[in-house]
Amino acid sequence: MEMLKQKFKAQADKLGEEIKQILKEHGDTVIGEIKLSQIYQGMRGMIALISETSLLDAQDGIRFRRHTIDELRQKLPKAKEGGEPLPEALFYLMLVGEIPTKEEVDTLSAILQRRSHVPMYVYETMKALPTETHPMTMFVVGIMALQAESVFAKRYAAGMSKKDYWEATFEDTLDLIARIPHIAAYVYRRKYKEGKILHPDGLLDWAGNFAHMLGYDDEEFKELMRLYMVIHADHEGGNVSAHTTHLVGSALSDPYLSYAAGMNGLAGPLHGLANQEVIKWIFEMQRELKTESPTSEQIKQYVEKTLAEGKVVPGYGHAVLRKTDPRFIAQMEFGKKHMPDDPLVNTVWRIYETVPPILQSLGKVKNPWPNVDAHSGALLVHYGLVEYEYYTVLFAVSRALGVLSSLCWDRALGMPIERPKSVTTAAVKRWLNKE
Ligand code: FAM
Repeated sequence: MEMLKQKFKAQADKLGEEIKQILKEHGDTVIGEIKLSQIYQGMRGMIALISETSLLDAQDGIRFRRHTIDELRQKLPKAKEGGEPLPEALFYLMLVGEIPTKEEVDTLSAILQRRSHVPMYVYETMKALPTETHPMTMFVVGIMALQAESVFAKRYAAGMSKKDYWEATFEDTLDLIARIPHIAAYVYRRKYKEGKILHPDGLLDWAGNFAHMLGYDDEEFKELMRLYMVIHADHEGGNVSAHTTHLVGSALSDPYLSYAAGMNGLAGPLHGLANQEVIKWIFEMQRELKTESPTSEQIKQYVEKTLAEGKVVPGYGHAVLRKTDPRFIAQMEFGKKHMPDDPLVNTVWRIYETVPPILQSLGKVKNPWPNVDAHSGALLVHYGLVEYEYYTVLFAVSRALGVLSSLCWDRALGMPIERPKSVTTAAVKRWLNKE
């Protein structure tokens, strides 16, 4: 642990110096223009943030420290030969920019196990909520209750020096990543399994143990969790969950507060909640059409009905991507390997053949292709995890790896409070001499 911390600090100091030099020499360099339309339309394409952990390309998809999803599946250490990569290894990569050895990942897994204790009062706080509460609300309430444990908040109150912010953030990050699966598993067991809690298996890796605590000990499901936790971890800095975590952190709110804020954004249906919406939409289609395997023509009609009702087709489209999401492809490959004949998974593939031309024909959808959420639910249903309202919590557990490693970088690089300028439409009219 001390080694990883020192490695991170050394990397951060080096990059910090480079940034200082870049800004000294090129700080006034103009890198783009802002159109009026962009400030009214969600700031699409406006470069406004630095995020070191990953970079999204509209065509190639996400790259974590320059590695594609495909490369990660090949290069990162695995729990078993030929299997899926370990998410702890991706965290290591995002944090220090190097692919770890298997020994380094095993050490990290063991450290996370040791730091994973969640105090009883956190469970009691979640238990006080009615069981009908949405799992994302229960989850964030758990994280907020746990905030009392924040090293950053305690040290700040005791007068911490600016130069130590990074270290307190680092400590909170490791504690949070270690504890989050326990909180998430509790939400699942409390809401769906009559509160029957399963004890952790101290010999398992981070995602394997999470699967175990959820109640799924099938080896294949553990592999799915490892893949799931890798592909959902980060999607550069501008998406709602990453940007919110970064923004709230910039006020020096501690990592617990910042992560919880980000996850409230993930809980929106246009962002992370889309994964529950997809499977809900498919189940409704199956119910309405009275078939487990709708034909392409039936799917086409159902999509047209969805659009006519003024709704979006969940799991399709993206603010940045302009091709099929490689995270969708990775899940499709997993499906082809482990469950090629599953009817629901086959339906997802048939939807993939049917939806893009329909969305394209609308003439306004910038990306008619599927994103990560179009596939994930069907794989989970295959192993019996059918409670789709829970799916965004899985996304949130994974997202912790990206947004919290980014937060470590924010504090280590001394990023200031974020405060862009806003204007009124009256001011815009004045610029345009319309008033
Ligand atoms: N179905 C129907 N219409 C869609 C659509 C879809 N899947 N995707 C975009 N559009 C519409 C959009 O509503 C907008 O219509 P109006 O002009 O009438 O308001 C128009 O096409 C232009 O939108 P865009 O520029 O192509 O997309 P945005 O960048 O504004 O929004 C998304 C991006 C992801 C919010 C949008 O594609 C969407 O709502 N998709 C469905 C929900 C979804 O799957 N979200 C998950 C995204 C994801 F990867 C994640 O965060 N996990």
